[in-house]
Amino acid sequence: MDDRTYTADAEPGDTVTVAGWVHEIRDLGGIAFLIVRDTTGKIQVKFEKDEMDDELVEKGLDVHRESVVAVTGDVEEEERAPTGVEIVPESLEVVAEADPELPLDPSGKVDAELPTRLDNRTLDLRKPEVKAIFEIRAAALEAVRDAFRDLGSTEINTPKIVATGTEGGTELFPITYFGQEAFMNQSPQLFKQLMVGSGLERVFEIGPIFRAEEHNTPRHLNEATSIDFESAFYDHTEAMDACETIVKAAYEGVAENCQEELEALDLQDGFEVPDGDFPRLTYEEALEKINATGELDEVLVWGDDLSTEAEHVLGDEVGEHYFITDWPSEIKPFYIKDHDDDAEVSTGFDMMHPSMELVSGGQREHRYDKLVEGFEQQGLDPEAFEYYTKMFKYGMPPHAGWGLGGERLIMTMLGLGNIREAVLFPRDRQRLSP
Ligand code: ATP
Ligand code: AMO
Repeated sequence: MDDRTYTADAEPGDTVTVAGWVHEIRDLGGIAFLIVRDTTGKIQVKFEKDEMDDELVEKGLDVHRESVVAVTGDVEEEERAPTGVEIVPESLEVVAEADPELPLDPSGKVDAELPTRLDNRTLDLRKPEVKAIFEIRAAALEAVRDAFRDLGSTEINTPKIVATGTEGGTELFPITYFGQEAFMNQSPQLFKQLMVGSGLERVFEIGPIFRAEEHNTPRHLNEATSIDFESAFYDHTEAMDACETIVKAAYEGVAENCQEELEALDLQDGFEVPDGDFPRLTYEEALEKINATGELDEVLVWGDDLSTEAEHVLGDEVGEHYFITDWPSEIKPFYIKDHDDDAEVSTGFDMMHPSMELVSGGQREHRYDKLVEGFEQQGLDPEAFEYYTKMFKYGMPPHAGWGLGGERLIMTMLGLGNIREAVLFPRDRQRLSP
């Protein structure tokens, strides 16, 4: 059905039909040019007014920018044309006329603010540097999937409408489910854990998570993409190894397959695949490092969570991806296992980019009695989680895993200033459509 020629494939000597958007119209008097853009690039269409049918010239030059046209003609070599070739048209069809008043300029000559861009995402994505982000996102996720498969894990999909939250009650979006209270899921946490006791044993999921975040920040979304991993018979160190493998694979996939996109973002020279092992600092060492800088107003003590500012101070000190391990048990969720020799210290870890947290994970509490105790300690009703806890009575192996924020991965990889740039249609406090 699609028998047009992509602009990148138009060779001199061919007769082609290219279809795409009118990027630019340049009328120089006796000669005029239409620049037609498609997904592969742009091509110049030449109108020599004295030598061509008046009707064709008129049609070609009256069309508004960003209209969709189909142009049929001969491809000729022309060194003054931007790509070295041009089309001498025999016919032109205006397939879909664009309104002359565009809400944003896809040629990029006029800058637009992020809200205008997000309100008009379709037009915004006609810009190569915006489209590049999503090509890179797709390539990164493809590499992540391949790497998960190489680790012997199975892709799963778990419910997004659930009866209970796991990551803190205030961040839940309540919904009505046939008259019953329900929520949008904050994390596949409990479901992925249930899989390690099933025949699947090692699983991953790439899917949406929903969080009624209080904050309106450049790095929080209310709907994000979580890259989750869970494996039977792994401890927290093995889970960290897997995490490192997956993050490096994402960078490698982009370096190998997205040179053109990196160029569109002007990142071709600075793009580095992280090499070597990510340093692993204990929480205690992290506190010492932060306190030693004297850059915070307060001195951090055992039990404090790391503020955004503290994360930045530490990130500047370390200067690369790193793990923070051995967090205080009291500030990690109920499903994280404590160290056997010291119940104050958990096996929970975070993986950090110098600018922000990317991953949380840990070894899980797989012993039924301890798990139920943990619920009670966190003020949660174990009965509400019975669908989960009861499976721990029927043979649940030791296991570990983690969750990686997909948008944060792309944001930090490409140095984007706002996480919304890594989502096609972001959901935040102000934005429910498009
Ligand atoms: P006019 O006499 O009305 O200026 P013309 O038909 O004589 O127009 P030219 O003088 O040849 O056209 O070209 C006008 C401008 O367009 C020049 O700057 C020329 O370099 C440029 N130009 C001409 N042909 C091409 C082409 N095929 N691709 C790119 N630029 C071109
Ligand atoms: P956590 O709540 O730390 O852990 O989430 C894991 C990672 O998901 C990303 N993330 C977000 N990204 C954008 N906007 C948000 N609102 C948002 N919330 C979270 C972050 C974060 O590091 N169940 C555990 C994971 C586990 O232990 O396996 C969990 O959800 O990059």
